[in-house]
Amino acid sequence: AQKFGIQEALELLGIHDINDGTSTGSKHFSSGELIESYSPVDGALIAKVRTTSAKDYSQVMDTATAAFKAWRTKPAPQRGEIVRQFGQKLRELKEPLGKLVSYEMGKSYQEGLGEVQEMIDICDFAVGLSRQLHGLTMHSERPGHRMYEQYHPLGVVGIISAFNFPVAVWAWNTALAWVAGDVCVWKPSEKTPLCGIACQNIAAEVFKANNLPEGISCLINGDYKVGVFMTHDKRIPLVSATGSIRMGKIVAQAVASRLGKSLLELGGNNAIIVSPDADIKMTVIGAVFGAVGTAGQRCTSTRRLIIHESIYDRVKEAIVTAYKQLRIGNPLDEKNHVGPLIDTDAVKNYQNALSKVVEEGGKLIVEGGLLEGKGYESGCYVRPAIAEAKNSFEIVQHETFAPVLYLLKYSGEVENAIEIQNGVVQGLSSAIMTNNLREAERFLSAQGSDCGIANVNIGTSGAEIGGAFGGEKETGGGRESGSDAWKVYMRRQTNTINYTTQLPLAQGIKFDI
Ligand code: UN1
Repeated sequence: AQKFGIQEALELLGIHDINDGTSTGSKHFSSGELIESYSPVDGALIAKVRTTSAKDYSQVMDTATAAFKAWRTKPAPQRGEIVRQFGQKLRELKEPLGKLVSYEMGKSYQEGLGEVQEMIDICDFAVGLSRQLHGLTMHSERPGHRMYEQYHPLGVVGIISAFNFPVAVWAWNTALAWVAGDVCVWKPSEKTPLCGIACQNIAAEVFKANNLPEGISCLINGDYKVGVFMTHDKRIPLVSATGSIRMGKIVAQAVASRLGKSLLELGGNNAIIVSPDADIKMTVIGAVFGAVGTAGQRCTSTRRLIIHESIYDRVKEAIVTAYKQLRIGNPLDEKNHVGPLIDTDAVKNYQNALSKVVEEGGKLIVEGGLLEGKGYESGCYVRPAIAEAKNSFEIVQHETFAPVLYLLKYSGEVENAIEIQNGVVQGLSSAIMTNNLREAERFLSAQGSDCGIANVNIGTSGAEIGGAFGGEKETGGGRESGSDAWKVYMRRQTNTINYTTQLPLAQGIKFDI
């Protein structure tokens, strides 16, 4: 049972005076215009948030730069201890934060809690990592010389995140960046600014309790114009951006033009291959959660099912039957499976995709449509839809951030399915449902899936912390949240030390003076 309502959750997260735009989120140099955060759940105005002006931004950067000077000298395991405390605070506030995520973004309460759990998991991962930021030791070719490499903090890391994971994606970046000795400046999506403020409040409390400057974590608010401050700022060696391919290309070019580094986690067009050897029951669960979870607004959402012709009708029927059971409505009500889309623009994109697929010759087998009437007043609730389509359709090639699932048919061997699966510009997540070892291994081989994530007998979404997360091609190539992703947040230095009284040159070069 849920212990409290949304107002109490906001209070617990330190978000007060919600009707007074000037006081919400304006604690730290906020003097820009106001943005309004409406809940897609009930259409209510939750709060107004003041954005970051150019002058505010420069103050934020001064604060961050000063904080970095202190933070980088703290031993990494001690930085890990701060991240441990932050993870502990998240455990205590898991329910209110999960609730705010659900209310401001619209995902189900269970998924809101899951998102906070991802934050906790990355904190645990980062704490362990804080004692393992290893470099290698090499043998020098010169006598009496020692050579090794070490990783140093990079500086101020800029984080641009999307509305769909309004808290977890920040934590993936920030937890690793903090143990690496970096400080972070975060621009959350202007569609979910309160989630950003809640996270900032939690971090600020931990820093304050440890007599550390709050500048280790900085928050800036606003739309893309505020993001531009960071992409053009030479003081930011790394910009980590999550969002659309369009946005990623703009960020990458701006950052590259000043030879900065960018870490990109962009769109996906994720498919599940359903082989004749698939377990149909598991396929249905994986595909339906993948397609309608978070109302199809995950970058890992299942967008395409590539089904072998021999079982096509059976799988289609099973999925259509499952769609009939879906309950769409208030995501805070735990009997509902699917909540609203983020806003009415997203509804338009969804409607556009449905008419596009029909125009191109596809067939809607689960019609979809906008829901109206009691409980749907926000205008953001839509029915998940399914269309039979072809991979070559323009709309199928495009990532529509909504619950629209395309059924594609393949014949012959698994190679044919893999070709369809790889036949898109995106390369984030992929899966095969099969009990056939040869097919599974083929899918995972060098001739197999070209995605950053390739699963067997699991859907495309719901990756866990610990593995590197990200994708190839226009997904942007970045890796976050596990494995050796920490390295991008640090600078590597190679050190050679001579402990003799001679100065021999490398490559045996003679230079006598
Ligand atoms: C995203 O949609 O940007 O793998 C991230 C998943 C989640 C993260 C998705 N753990 O679906």
